[in-house]
Amino acid sequence: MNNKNTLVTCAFPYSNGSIHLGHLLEHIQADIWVRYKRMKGEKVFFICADDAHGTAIMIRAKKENITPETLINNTLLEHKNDFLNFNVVHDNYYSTHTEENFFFVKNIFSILKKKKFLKKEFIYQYYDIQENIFLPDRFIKGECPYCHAKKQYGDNCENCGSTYLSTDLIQPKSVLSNTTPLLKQSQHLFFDLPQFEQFLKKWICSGVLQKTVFNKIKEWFNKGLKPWNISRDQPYFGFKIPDFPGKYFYVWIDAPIGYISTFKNLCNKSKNINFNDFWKINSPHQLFHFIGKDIIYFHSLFWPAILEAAELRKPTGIFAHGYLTVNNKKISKSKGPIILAKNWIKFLDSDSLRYYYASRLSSKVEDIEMNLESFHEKINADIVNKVINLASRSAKFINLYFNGILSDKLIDKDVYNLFLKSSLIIEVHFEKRDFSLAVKEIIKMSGIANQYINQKQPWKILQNNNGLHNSYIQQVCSVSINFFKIIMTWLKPIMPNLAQNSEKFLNIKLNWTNIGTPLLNHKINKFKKLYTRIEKKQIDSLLSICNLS
Ligand code: NOT
Ligand code: ZN
Repeated sequence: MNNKNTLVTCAFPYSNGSIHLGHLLEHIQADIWVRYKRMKGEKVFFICADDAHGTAIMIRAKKENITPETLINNTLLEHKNDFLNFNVVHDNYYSTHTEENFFFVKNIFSILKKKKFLKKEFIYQYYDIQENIFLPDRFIKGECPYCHAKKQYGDNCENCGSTYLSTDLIQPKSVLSNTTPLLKQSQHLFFDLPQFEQFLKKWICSGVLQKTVFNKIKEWFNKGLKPWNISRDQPYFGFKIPDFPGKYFYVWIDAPIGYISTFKNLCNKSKNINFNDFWKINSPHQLFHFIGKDIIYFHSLFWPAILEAAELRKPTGIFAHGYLTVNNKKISKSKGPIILAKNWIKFLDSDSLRYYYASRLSSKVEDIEMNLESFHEKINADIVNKVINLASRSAKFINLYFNGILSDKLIDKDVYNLFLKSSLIIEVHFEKRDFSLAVKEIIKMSGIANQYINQKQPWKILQNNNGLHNSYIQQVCSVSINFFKIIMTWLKPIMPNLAQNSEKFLNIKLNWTNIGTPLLNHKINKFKKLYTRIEKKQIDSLLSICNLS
């Protein structure tokens, strides 16, 4: 491995549900960044896995009358396929239910134990006496103790946003049997987070967090850190805790450790990556986690503390994004996804979603509302009317009168230089994950390119010359094709399918390093349709299959 490599991760989707537009927001965000960095010549590994453990997965399998193993294996295939359909290409997409993961979980557990970062305590938790199971917060519903909204989960209220303990709920009911759960005592294993307060206080100041996340964490510090329960009672689907009969590791301890084991599995498959070099303290490499804002606590407090305890490297950056709503409906884990990846792809293409997300994503933790009406208008206005139009109108002349050959010199260098300047701005936006600003600049430049050809009016020259095709037409159209080439290079991390079609048409490989080198005396191919305009009826069909129309 050369000096500084980068590992990028996305949060692991649970094995009990399908990939939906909410997951895709995060994975597309990360994938665009990875593609951009690779185009710039950086070595980047991009990994993810299914989060295969927990009560919810066990119960779902039981309902379907299959084993949890069958459920997680089937789901893994489905998830992998869904991501590939959107050109989200992970170097390794693995699972947390693997030998490698159990190995690292046991290993880290024994270090925590040896260093006395664990303690056992008896606690009371809700128990469903009909189903004989301790209930996780998400399997208890009741009245919010603050705003009195009914049917709220045991951890937080979706109506007023408060967080509380499940024992604070008024009239709690088990989601499994609808009976009133009883409080039952059981012994649990706690990770002593307060011992890491000094370390964490310093670590969060090292520039790894976004500003709003940093402020949120400071609030959590003010409330005081508490020991974290990392065990669960049987029945549970997960890894058994050594020497603690009837107890399993909580899914949230083996999920982040899954980042390590998934990378290890990648190293096993590709011999030239040095695993230890990557995870050791003071590693020269970088580690970035893309996550949703709901799991900031785990990634910014528990996870670095566990890594510190185990004497492993810490993340270089944690990039949280906001929630997604589609036509003002929230895509939430609890209420179930609204638009599934596999439904989208039945009626619409993947580049359009990737482009739309890019046009809305920033480096901040902002929620995104996706209005499907404005979505389809935006794609047609930006991509079809501006970007593709630029290529189609110029290619026509070059193909028809100049045998597909671009001119051997570049005129109007001043406008061309504007593009090169713009490229530097766009690079900064991509690097900082300010994709919406990058897209804004790209579309602004597409407007300038179209204006250019409108002013030069090559078709008029053609008429005036009575069919005599002078080299001026070739020169103007060549400039315009060169603008298109630059624009498509910028768009390549965002729209890989369109970029591939454009590469065939332009007869080159689009690369960031050759942005400044114009295509001169170069043969382009015949212009074939590069992208299909989106019709409103495609959106209508999607909405009706998702019961949203
Ligand atoms: N499955 C979890 C979720 O909230 C995310 C796990 C994140 C991955 O959907 N690992 N870690 N940490
Ligand atoms: Zn409430």
